[in-house]
Order: sequence, then C-alpha cells, then structure tokens
Amino acid sequence: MTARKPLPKLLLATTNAGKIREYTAMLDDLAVQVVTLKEAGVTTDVEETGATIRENAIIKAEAYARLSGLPTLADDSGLEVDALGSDPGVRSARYGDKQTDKERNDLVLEKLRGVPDQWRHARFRCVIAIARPGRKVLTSEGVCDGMIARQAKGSLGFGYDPIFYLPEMHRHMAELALGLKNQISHRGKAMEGARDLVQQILDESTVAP
Ligand code: ITT
Repeated sequence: MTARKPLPKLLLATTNAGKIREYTAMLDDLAVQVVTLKEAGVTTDVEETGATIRENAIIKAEAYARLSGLPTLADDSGLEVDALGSDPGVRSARYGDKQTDKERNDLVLEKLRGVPDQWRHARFRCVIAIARPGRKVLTSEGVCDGMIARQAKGSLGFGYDPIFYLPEMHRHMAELALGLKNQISHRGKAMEGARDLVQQILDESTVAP
C-alpha cells in the first residue's frame, strides 16, 4: 500500500472569523490544506501601515509568509461609501474608533441620515495577496457594488453586511447564505482571479525536490 502524499499547506492569514468561513468554503475544492494563523502558531499581529487596501494586503501576506515560512493568502478589504468620500475604506475595521460591527454600522447609518437614495451608492472592495517566502507577491482584486440601506437587516455574514443593500437582489448582504455571498461578493470576485495563482503555487510545492 502506498502512503498518500500530504496536501501542500496554504496559510490563511486572517484573524477575522467571517473571512475564515468564506475562504474555507471557497478553497474547499482545491487540493490544499488550509492552515489558520492559530494552527500555524503565529501570534504576531502585523501592523497595517499601508495607505490603501492593496498595500495592506501585500504587507500582511509578505509578513505572515516570512513568519510562517508557508505560502500565504492574506485579504484586506473594506467598505467605500461615495457620500463619505470613500470612507471608511482602508480604515473599515476601526472606523470612528468604534469597537464593534454594530457601532460601526450605526455610525455609517448616522452619517448618511437624510441622504437620498441616489447618493447612497457604496462598494465593498477586496484585495487578495498571495506571498511565498522570497518570491514576488501576487494580487487579485474584486469589488461589489450596492447601496447603504436606511436600516440594518439580516444576521448572516459579518462587518457591514447588515447595512449593505444589493438592489438587483432586493436583499441586504447579511441576508445571503454563505454560498450565495461568495458567488457575488468582492471576496468571491477577488478569489476568481486568485484561484489560478493558488493552483500555480500548489503545483510548484508538489513538484519533487
Ligand atoms: P484581518 O486583517 O486579520 O484579515 P480584519 O477584520 O482586521 O481582519 P481588514 O483589516 O481587511 O480585516 O478589515 C476589513 C473590515 O472591512 C472588516 O473588519 C469589516 O468591517 C469590513 N469588511 C470586509 N469585508 C467585508 C464583508 O465581506 N462584509 C462586511 N464587511 C466587510
């Protein structure tokens, strides 16, 4: 009997439980062992010092690849609201120094109070960066357009999903089941472009030494 070769590892470098759920589902059909930061024993918190979502994705991917020695996928993402000059943007996780998703959602709703529908356009943006120790980092970006609703609705997803309304679907993002969100979301779209990159890395790491 021949022993089965272990699958190559991919570090999923995020501490966000919502992102972990979404990537675990999206990477399910690839021949890869997804390893979380916790499982890899990486406890260092990498500072997000970039001026853009793309810069922060690259910073996280390169730093965690260095710390773990593993091929690494990192995600930086955020909500851009036109009427707020594209805020919260790169500061989405800490908007207004608020501690919880609910407080951040309430802050956005408050700032948009009285703003008519035609000026409530917003988009989610996600950049995936894939790094390998000592190699050039690769990126893939996805956006998802929608509107800021007048009130929160839905209990699925995470972050700003309850206040993000998708006019074509007549649903708030937080009303979409995981599989459906992954099909239409900024993260799902970024992952479409990243699949080949991940596959490429996996193929390289399974080549005999
Ligand atoms: P990691 O850096 O560890 O990945 P994080 O939550 O700090 O976790 P970001 O710096 O990328 O991640 O911040 C992204 C924030 O943008 C996130 O905390 C949410 O508030 C928001 N966000 C990103 N993707 C979202 C999504 O799919 N739905 C709702 N909100 C989202």
